[in-house]
Amino acid sequence: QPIGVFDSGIGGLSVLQALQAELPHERFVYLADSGNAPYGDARGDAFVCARTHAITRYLREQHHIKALVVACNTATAAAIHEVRSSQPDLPLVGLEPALKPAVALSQTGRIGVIGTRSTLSSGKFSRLLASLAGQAEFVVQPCDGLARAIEHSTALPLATDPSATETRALCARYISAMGQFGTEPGEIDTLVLGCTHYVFVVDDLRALVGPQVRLIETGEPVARQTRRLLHKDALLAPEDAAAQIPTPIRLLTTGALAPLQAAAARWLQLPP
Ligand code: DGN
Repeated sequence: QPIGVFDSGIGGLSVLQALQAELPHERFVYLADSGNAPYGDARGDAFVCARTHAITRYLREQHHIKALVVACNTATAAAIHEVRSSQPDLPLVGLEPALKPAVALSQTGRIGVIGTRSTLSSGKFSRLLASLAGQAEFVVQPCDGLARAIEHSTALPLATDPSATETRALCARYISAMGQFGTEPGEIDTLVLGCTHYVFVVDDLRALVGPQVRLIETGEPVARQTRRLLHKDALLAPEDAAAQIPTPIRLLTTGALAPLQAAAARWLQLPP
């Protein structure tokens, strides 16, 4: 049985990349809800929640997934509790901005967090911030339009892609709005990527914040957590299963398939 992975679009491919590295013997079904993307700027929580429910049911009924990774901070914040209570028998992994690891790593105690507006204004995120009150200072920056711009740009070769310019301009605008980055007292020395799409512009972000600032993603910890969960429920594929897997990754989308395939070819290890 495969593991289901879903996002509003291509962002979750960054999590799938980490899952593939951590769990090379598993099969995956990736669903990009591109026909309804982006989730985080204008779509309300009720919409995102309904989509998350519908996709979960579809992946269970039609693809018989044994576990689901919600590879989207926005959908996790809006819907994970409801999905967990309506499907209690489905092993479920969600994502949240990795603030705790950032607190452990930051030396200046000033941490930047970027994400979609709905993730960063969610009750779930406020509770996470409150749980870390006094341990660090957080500079929280919603990045309206950035996930959408990345959604349009990463499928194409960057050199020929006009939306890459838009993506860079948005990164520059939001990073400069956050203040000074660096390792001196009072500077932001750690930046948390609170949206799975942003991993695809990590080079642009790195160029803007400088080489000493730590960028924190969620893919690897989520992949390790998925392994632990599967292990606990005795659902891990046997280690020799890879040899029998003709298609380790199946790509599905509610939008156009070609851009998803192009993004996957660019970001994942796919068989020739
Ligand atoms: N990739 C999603 C996230 O991690 O929040 C959201 C992208 C979007 O649809 N705006």
